[in-house]
Amino acid sequence: RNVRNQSTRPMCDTISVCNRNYPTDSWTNITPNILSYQGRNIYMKKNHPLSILRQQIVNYFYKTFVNPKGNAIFSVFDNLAPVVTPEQNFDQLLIPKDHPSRSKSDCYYVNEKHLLRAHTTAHQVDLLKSGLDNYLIVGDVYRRDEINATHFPVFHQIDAVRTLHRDKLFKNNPELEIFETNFKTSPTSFLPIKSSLKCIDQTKQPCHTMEAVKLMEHELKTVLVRLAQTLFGKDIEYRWVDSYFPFTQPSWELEVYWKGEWLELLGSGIMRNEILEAAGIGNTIGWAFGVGLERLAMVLFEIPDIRLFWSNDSGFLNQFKEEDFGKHMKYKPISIYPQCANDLSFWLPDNMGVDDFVGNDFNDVVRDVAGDIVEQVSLIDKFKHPKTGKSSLCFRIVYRHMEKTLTQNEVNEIHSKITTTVEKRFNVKIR
Ligand code: FA5
Ligand code: MG
Repeated sequence: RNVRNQSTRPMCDTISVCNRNYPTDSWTNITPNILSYQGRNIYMKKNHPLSILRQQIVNYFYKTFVNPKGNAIFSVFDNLAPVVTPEQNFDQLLIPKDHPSRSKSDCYYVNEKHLLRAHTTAHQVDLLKSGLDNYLIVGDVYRRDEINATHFPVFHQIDAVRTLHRDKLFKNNPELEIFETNFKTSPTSFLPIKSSLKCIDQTKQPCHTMEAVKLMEHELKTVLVRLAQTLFGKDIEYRWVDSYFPFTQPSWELEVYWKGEWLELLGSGIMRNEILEAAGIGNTIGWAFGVGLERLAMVLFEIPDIRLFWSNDSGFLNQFKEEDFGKHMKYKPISIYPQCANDLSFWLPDNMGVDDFVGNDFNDVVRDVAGDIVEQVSLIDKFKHPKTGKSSLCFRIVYRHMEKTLTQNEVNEIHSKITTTVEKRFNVKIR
């Protein structure tokens, strides 16, 4: 993946994110467009579809896990600030130093030392260290990604962690153990395992006994299948798929069958023992998962476009009511406004090949200039001139306003603004 710095010289010496000022540097790539979503907290707004879903999931955990007195044992964190350090987002979770998910082309960096979290798992270790054993984290997450109906640079996740001591896990079988008797824990300076050497043994981590892992796996899978059934109904078809995360082993994804396709809902697994050790609770075993709220909501309420979640249109918002969950609550299109597609082709600078150009840098410029009236951006042509050796790219930008019909003039004006910005920013020549 190409991480060359072509677009992201910061405009000012400092940047303000979540009411704090940070010095900018060559890592800074947060755009004004991204900052404009900051603090809207749509997942906490009463009757917003994301909020309804959040409340359903939280209630499910409150009901499912209670102590002998009948009190809920899961704590919920839903307002942790999204600015985190690379240590929180990656290192503490054993994500290798050379992992592509760390790159500037995938994440929004405030500066070298801070980024907008790319998953709610970024808070996992801090909460473990503060002594919590069962908790949910809800929040907005940020990723540089493609632009289409199911991808948006800001979306929402819920992470869950459950850890157990031997006495609780095996309260009915006190002769059983969580750990193999003569396992050696790796030192806590675990980090630079190269991605290429990642261990994908799906059975278990060497330190754990098979009994402990099987019991945890059973609880995790039962809890998540019941959650899916609570949300989608008893008849939902689902399957477990083996997966890989640096912070869990073994790992699984839960998929549901929806409209003729298998759709990934969440990632999950048995927490890596190195993480629990580093948090000071090496005598426990844990499971964890992370689920995307938009994806669930799009399926559940039949919402066709991820941009709708950000709509302020009462015609959209009034369709959802917390009390009506479980009744037939489906999105009804307010009206369909026409799309309008314009292409943009340009020659790259002399020394640049087609694969040196970072598509996500282009996407951010488009969003910055045009906002969310852009429905889709796709690279439709790459070309290298046989004689001059110069390379060119052609992007198709599809415009559609969520709330009105755009005139050709309005689109042309925005498109030419994008064109001049792209020309300047990337030092390209429009064809
Ligand atoms: C993670 O983010 C892991 N942190 C999840 C995890 C937590 C695994 C704890 C194990 C233990 P992933 O990148 O696959 O994994 O994202 C998790 C979920 O977020 C996905 O299953 C999906 O539901 C949702 N998601 C991911 N990317 C997008 C996207 N671009 N748009 C909408 N939803 C997304
Ligand atoms: Mg995934």
